[in-house]
Amino acid sequence: MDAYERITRNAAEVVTEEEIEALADDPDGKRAYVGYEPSGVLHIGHMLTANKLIDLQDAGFEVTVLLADVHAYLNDKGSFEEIRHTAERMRDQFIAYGLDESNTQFVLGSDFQLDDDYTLDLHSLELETTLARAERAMAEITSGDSVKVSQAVYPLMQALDIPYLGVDLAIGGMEQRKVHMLARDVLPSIDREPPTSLHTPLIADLGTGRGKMSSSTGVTISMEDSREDIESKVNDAYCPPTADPEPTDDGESRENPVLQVFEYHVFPRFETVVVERPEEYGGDLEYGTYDGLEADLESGELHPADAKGALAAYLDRLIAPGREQLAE
Ligand code: IYR
Repeated sequence: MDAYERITRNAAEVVTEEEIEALADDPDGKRAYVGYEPSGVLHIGHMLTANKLIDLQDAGFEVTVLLADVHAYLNDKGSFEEIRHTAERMRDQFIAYGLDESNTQFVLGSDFQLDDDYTLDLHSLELETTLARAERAMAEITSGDSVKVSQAVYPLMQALDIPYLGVDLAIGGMEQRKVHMLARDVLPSIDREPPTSLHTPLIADLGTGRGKMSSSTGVTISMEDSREDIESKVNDAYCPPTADPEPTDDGESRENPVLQVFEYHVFPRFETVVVERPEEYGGDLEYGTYDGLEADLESGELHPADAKGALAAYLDRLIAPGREQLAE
């Protein structure tokens, strides 16, 4: 796999392809970052962007993880003290998950976002951006019903983080794309480059295949889950024998979350995936690529129950190091 392929594999969107190509060809000194609001515990959503960071490290990037304490505060996630404490725990969990510690820089938002220059640049961006535009950028990130001033400041700070961290590439889930588009539009107004970004796909709710998997609603997998928790959640997961399930009766589209987790979490981290089966059911199946597994599920060669058994075992292998860390 060449650098461009590794950078872009499993991405839902890159902005823009030409800019990423130029980065792929750049031999050294390239830097990427992702920011996370510190939240209780690492979950499968964080792990999706973390997988991309691991790809980027393999493709020669230096990686920065921004533990966005000020952003979490602006998004009403608790007191500053609590958020800071959570940020420290998250750092350890990311390392346990597999980020290369010697090549990952962890930065707290409050380390630079409270400096005078940053604040003045932020005010310049406030002057350049309509409230409506900022609000639109936040539609998929905020939790509360009524819009607060903090929610207008939040995406402008996220935009400003990019030049302040000196990174070439911003990573995020698809829910971050409008913030990155806002950043492309407004940063030139304060003489900063429009940033390049890459967005990872959203995984559907494990239980229903609808919408977006999230820790606040529905079923997700986190670093706190025991092997039994994982087995029971995966066992109850929605898994029709197809990658393209029918929409619900009320017209809502559905995905196959079991396949999505195989595609975006398991295959990027394991060279081969073995589905164990007793001899009488045809014996073990071995896959080198996601496509082979999908094809077998579609053809009926692989039963959803066997796919789920293997998924739970691989997820457990991914999560075990972080779980052990949490227990310390
Ligand atoms: N908006 C992100 C958190 C975040 C991301 C970046 I990239 C930043 O520069 C700052 C904050 C979230 O929803 O978790």
